[in-house]
Amino acid sequence: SRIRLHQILDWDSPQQNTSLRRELAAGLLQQQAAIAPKFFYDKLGSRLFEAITELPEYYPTRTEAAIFDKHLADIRKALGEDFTLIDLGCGSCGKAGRLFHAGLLPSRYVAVDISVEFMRDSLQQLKRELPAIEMTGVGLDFTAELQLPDDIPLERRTFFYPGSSIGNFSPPDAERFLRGLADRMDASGGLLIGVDLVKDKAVLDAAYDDPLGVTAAFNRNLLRHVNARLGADFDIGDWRHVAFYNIANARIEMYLEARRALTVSWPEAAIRHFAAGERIHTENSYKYSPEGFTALLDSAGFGDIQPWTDPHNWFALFFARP
Ligand code: AVI
Repeated sequence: SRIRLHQILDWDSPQQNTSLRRELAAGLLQQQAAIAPKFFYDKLGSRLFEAITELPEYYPTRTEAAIFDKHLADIRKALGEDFTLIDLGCGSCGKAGRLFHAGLLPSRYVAVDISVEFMRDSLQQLKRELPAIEMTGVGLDFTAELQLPDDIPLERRTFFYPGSSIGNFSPPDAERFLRGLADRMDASGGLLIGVDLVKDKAVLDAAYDDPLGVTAAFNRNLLRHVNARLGADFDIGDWRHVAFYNIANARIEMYLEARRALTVSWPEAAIRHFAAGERIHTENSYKYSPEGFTALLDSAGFGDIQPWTDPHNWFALFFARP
């Protein structure tokens, strides 16, 4: 019982390496410096994210799991039988694993993640637990382009996008991304997606700035990853984690803030000065209303939209068909 592995994202390919490095450098040189959130996920970053999901303050993972537990029978009915589950940003494959152990079984499981090694190790473990399910791993930056291998059948594809990762896109990019999913399935396909909902600012602020400092470590680890990939000389100790809920824009904004005036450089003779207090934008995490997200699914080409939520209305799970 073995998994199949497709490594589409490959930092060792000169062409991809150049374009990823260019993307990093261009973001750092913008007036408002920015690094895309996909660069959080090196191996340690994936582990730190797993630790975040266990924090008492980080309610999304727990709340989504409770929705799954409570509505499992309805979700099973919506998904039907004999489908291919395509897990976008599978991470530890923990969410899919929970579903499988609860008896919601696909005929084939496709785990997609940018963190290739972490995904491979997680998928191998899951395969040992559930050898009857055919499993394929795809190492891919699906935010750039969702290039699925040819051997994944088009019929009965269910895209699984839990955890409100859709919130890490701006709403227009989210709509484009969802339309791309609709384009990659036929009428027998579906989308099972988890979305974090607008709520009290204090709850949101605490979820993204926990007192233990795990989210701060996750954010600052980004600079370790950039040092390794770009050959930059960020000194992690110079950077402070900043995260807060912006009510007007319904999003968490996350930054790294320079504690003092400093200079960062990397090969290709590039150099960037930061003033004390200047920030690098690292992530937005948009929060939706159930109506707002239903409208987004609708404009992206989905119908038959079924929502489930928790008693506090903190998180929602949707199943939709193209
Ligand atoms: C992966 N993504 C949905 C997380 C979020 O909540 O936006 C990433 C994260 N950033 C800080 N904490 C968690």
